[in-house]
Amino acid sequence: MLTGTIIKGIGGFYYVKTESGCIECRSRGKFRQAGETPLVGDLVHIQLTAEDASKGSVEEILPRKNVFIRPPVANIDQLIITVAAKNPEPNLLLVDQLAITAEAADVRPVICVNKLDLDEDFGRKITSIYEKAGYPVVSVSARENWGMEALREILKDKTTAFAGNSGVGKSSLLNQLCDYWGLATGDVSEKTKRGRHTTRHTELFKLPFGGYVFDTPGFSSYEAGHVTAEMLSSLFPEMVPYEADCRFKGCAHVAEPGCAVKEAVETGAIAKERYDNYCILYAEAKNQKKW
Ligand SMILES: Nc1nc2c(ncn2[C@@H]2O[C@H](COP(=O)(O)OP(=O)(O)O)[C@@H](O)[C@H]2O)c(=O)[nH]1
Ligand SMILES: [Mg+2]
Ligand SMILES: [Zn+2]
Repeated sequence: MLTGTIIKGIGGFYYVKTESGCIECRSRGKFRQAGETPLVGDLVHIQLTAEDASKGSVEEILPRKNVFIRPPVANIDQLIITVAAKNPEPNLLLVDQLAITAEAADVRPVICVNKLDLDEDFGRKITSIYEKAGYPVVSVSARENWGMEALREILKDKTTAFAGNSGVGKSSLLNQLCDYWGLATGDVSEKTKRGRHTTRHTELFKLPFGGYVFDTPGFSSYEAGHVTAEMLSSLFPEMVPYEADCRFKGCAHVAEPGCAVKEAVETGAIAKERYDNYCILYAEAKNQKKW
């Protein structure tokens, strides 16, 4: 019995990286019967085929740290939420939604502000909003190769997924970090869509300096899913320390008098941009509940 990590799953085959190389595996029928599916990122026990030691079968899925449905991956340590200072226009609501998705799954959110070369001032503004929220932030330019050392430091020895709108520079950043991957980037024409590294399926890449990175087409949208209005403020870490000082227990921090969170927004201790998005998401979560 060997232990390894599923780095790719295509057409019913799972590719499991083990200390004896990458083994092409089938999954056992027992998983299907139990309604389980092995996922990219899963740590598994495999059995090698008697006739061919390059092939095997997945025998057991080891307990997961976390699991995502869209994209279907498991065992992420951190989500690097990427936003461009300009082009495309920064969508901070999406950044906040992705941060919530990460928080709710017990995954560390890291904010990466890319394209600093295009608008350094606005890039710094975004940086300060998220630093104030208590998140680790890196500001970089994939094009100018700025800030890559800090990003490498964050990725080292962790399993990371990148999230963020199309065009913010996720593939460009990965290429800067590991030039030999040659991941397809946005300005590459439609012709190369079928290239080896185009992100059509999810794959886990080993970083040369330690750690893994998911290349996945998902994580650019947000699913409110099981985030309720009541739990939302607990997913905004900068609000949590103030909640005990709100006049009403269970204060929603929206329209209640004597709200310590709102006071913190007024004094500038909490970024207004984050708070405004909290109010938008709170209203959304309330409406969702009616269904
Ligand atoms: N000016 C500038 N352009 C960048 C930077 N990073 C990426 N780009 C460009 O932005 C476009 C989208 O990048 P891509 O990596 O495909 O984004 P993805 O969709 O998030 O993977 C491409 O044309 C890149 O060349 C950067 O730091 N500065
Ligand atoms: Mg890309
Ligand atoms: Zn309050």
